[in-house]
Amino acid sequence: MPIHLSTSQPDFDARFTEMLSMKREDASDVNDAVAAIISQVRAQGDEALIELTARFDRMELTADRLAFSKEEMAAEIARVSPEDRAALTMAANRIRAYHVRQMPEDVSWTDPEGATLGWRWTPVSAAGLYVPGGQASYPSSVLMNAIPARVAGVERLIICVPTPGGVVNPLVLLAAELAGVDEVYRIGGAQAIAAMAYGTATIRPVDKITGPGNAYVAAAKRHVFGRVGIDMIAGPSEVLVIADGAQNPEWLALDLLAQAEHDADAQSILITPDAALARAVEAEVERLLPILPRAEVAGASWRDYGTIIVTRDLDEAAALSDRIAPEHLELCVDDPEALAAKTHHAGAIFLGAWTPEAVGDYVSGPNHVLPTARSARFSSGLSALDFLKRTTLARLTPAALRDIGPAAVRLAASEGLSAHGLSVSARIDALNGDPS
Ligand code: HSO
Ligand code: ZN
Repeated sequence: MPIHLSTSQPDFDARFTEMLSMKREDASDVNDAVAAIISQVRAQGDEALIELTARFDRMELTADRLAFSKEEMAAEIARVSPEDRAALTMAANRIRAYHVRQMPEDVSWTDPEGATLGWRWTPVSAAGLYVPGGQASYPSSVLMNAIPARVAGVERLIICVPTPGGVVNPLVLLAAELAGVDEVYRIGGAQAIAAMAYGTATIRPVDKITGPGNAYVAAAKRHVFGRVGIDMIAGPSEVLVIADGAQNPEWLALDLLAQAEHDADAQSILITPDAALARAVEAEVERLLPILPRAEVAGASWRDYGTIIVTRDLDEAAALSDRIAPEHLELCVDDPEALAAKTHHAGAIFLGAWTPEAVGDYVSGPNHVLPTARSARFSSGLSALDFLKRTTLARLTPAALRDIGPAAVRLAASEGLSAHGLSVSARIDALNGDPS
């Protein structure tokens, strides 16, 4: 049974807070194991990767087989059907077109004191993308991570993907090719993260690591953070659907199930002012669930975390949405723009009945790597900006230094940093013709 709430019930606030603070991930402590794997890779390089891949992925590798060769890539990619290739190509083109628009401009101006100031953007030199193996080896996620990096101008882009028993999803390799990835390595787990962060004889280190992974990969990313940059650590996925009474219950049920089928820990929430619609959607979920091949996963998610909230009106729904700060927010209402304007915290918003989240997972263009677990309160989805750095620029004329420098001298003295003060005052003295 999903959770049922109504904003007119007397204990609503307590129950809602309880729902919000529900723990959806068992925080398995894998830190010690991950620390050991990282030290092993740092000490033994390729040899450690070969040993760990044999142990965890049942794959005998040699250093020269860590990477897919051009021929191996081509042979795998040749297995992709023309229809799948066309769909993935369309997705790649739309994702690229969207992310190109994110590229920021360099900025420069001269202020009244004569200081020319500004900033410029430059890409990280090398980025590494982790792609999980098995069921969660999503070609769409390869595009969503690799394309923003390429758009940002990253020079070298690599992928690590575990290939347990030698098996790889050919669409993952096609996605890598479409996104312009330079090197693909058949390694996974914490060892792959360590290799990308510290480098081995075969794998040159990168500057930024992105991409989803299991608890070991997440812990390893946390571990190497600082040595390299990382993207966010993603938790289980969520969707919040806000609907008015005029919506199609079957469509809404499918939207909720699309999220639920990701993971037994995923969460699907429906908020509506229409109690009859709420009942109809729930009945549709029950009807559709058994038909799904992933009924077990989706059913577990819906049973444990599925939530239906009936509100007095849509304004109340918008206010609750802000408290949830959902990863995905679907606004299936008559005037979605007006409702969107009333919400402030969501990773991605899908406006109107014709924009299901699933279209955004693949082909609409915006990124599907989004802040989970209420982190949309303070962060954003992956973008080209995540692969760029901003460097500030300042150039002063002599007059500008004479004008603003004395305040720096004063502040340096107050901080007890005399060389700071002298480095400014020596120049001002020279301008003033002071020979000392
Ligand atoms: N909804 C997922 C992304 C995804 N869906 C990949 C299908 N494939 C997290 O935003
Ligand atoms: Zn999805």
